[in-house]
Amino acid sequence: MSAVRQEITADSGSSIRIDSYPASEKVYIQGSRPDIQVPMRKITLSDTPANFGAEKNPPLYVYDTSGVYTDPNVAVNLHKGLGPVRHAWIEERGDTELLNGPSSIYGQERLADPATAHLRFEHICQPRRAKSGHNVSQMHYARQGIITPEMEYIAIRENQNIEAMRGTYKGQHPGFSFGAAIQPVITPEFVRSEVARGRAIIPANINHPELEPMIIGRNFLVKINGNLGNSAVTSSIEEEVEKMLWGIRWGGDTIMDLSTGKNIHETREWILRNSPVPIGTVPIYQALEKVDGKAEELTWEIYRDTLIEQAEQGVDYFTIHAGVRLHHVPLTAKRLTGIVSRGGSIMAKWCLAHHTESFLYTHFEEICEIMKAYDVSFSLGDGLRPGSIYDANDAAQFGELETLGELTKIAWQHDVQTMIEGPGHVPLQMIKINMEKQLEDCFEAPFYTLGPLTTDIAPGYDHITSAIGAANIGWYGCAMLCYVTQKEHLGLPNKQDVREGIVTYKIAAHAADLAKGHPGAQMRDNAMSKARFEFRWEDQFNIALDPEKARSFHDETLPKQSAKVAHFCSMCGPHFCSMKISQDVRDYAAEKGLADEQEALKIGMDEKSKQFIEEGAAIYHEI
Ligand code: IRN
Ligand code: FE2
Repeated sequence: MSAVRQEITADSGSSIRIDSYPASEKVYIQGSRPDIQVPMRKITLSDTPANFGAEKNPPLYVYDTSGVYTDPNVAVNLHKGLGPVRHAWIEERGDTELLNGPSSIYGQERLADPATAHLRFEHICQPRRAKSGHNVSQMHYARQGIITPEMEYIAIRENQNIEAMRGTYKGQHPGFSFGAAIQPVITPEFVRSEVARGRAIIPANINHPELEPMIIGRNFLVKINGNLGNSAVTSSIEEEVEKMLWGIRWGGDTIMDLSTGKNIHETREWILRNSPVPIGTVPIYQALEKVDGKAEELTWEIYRDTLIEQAEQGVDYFTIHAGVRLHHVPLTAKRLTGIVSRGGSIMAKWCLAHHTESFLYTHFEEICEIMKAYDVSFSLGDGLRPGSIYDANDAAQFGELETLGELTKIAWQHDVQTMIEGPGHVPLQMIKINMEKQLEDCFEAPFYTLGPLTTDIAPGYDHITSAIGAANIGWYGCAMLCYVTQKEHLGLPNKQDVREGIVTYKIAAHAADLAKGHPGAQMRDNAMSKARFEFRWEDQFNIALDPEKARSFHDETLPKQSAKVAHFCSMCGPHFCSMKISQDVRDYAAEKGLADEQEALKIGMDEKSKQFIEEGAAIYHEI
């Protein structure tokens, strides 16, 4: 099944939809004003079969990153982009002005270039920036006590299971109590206070009005990022947009566009205009293109103009490797794997070539001025992250982390939202100290890590080596997990790798949410377990992170439709299913009037054992 379906119509250009998940429907919860419409995916569940009590199972509401692409009532034309849901919010704050033509870096020069005319976006959003003397960051509003519509939207979004189920999801089954958890704890005021103290960020450039607001912080759901665009040389703009859609379809909370090569500006424009999730970039990559890949020829001016160009387009967060200082570079000399960060190695090369402090460090306050004029968030890059288990937690890595803390303080003086990037390759026992040190050195600014990979020996499986680390660091408090695909260290990910990578990271993030006790997180697990216990196969597929895969695996051994209602699976067969046995035991207990389940269990097990001895051989032939 292809998830991204493209319908080309003769007159309206290409309209695009993403196939929704099975038994799912797009619904919206309205906030305090009609234009706050928070999306979620409603999964309809079937009734519990008669022999298990014939109860109605209320629908499940899950976080939805797929935008209006999964809303059957909206047709998105890729050439026109998404509706600007934030437009009114930005405009009514009254602190921005339109940038027309020449005043914009993108401006006239670029628009006049006939070489890219055919790639130009039909509807060029008028770029804005803060009016002189104004700061338009969410942190700035938060610190003045203002709850923006973005903050309210996020509060509803983070609570959605709870909000939607309030009043409907009572204890559904003996042993389960949903009732206690139904208490929205994430209030708009809580969102505001977390942003104000820098413990969470809302990446939301004023030039990305198409964005559905989300939050990154350790007191919220753990988020995941998917990277795309590594192969810009070979792929077209449409392909990049399709990859972005594919990433959000599977649950990517943010997407980083790491495109290099030709048409980089246009590619980014198409991605931004069609993306409901925040888009991050590493601007040094584009700046490097501008000097034909010669790191030593980079200048502050070229870099600054690149930042402004991208800020005007609407990029929501920038990876900036400003923590790579001249004196850190020698610390990497004895490493097993040197510097593995692309941005980090560019800056290290520049520092060595000029034998001076990096321009990212020396011009940091000017960068802050740009960030706050558009509300671009910092993702302070880990240019010196370890590239091997051997190099984990070394002096270079931790030296850089301390510098990132120092820069965080400066960013916060400007009310610029900031998160910190982290490793890399780290063995399990060294992960906790990474999180603790980051919280201390960077004053609880959100941490955003690449995995970390917990071993180096499994190329081909690095989505797994890294998801183990990601789940752990997420549990300790990491706010966003940057996915690693199974192609890491080997090649470029294709669509299937992206899907596997995203789902793998959804697992890590959700495992962390459960461990941290995020309100409502366990509802999906409980719903799945209940469906499993009651042999509601269709529901088990539908609740799954990857319903298609779950169904296809089930089909491999039991393809018949009848097996979708069967009270057993192919693992143990009809007579040895533990779930079936425990239900039998319960029935048995009720029937015999045995109050003590333990006693019933023993009697029931004895009977089952007798049955096994008598029928065992025959049963094996049944499957
Ligand atoms: C995330 C945490 N640490 C690094 N990352 C991501 O790695 C970063 O956000 C970017 O998407 C990617 C490449 O970064 P380098 O190699 O330029 O540091
Ligand atoms: Fe690596």
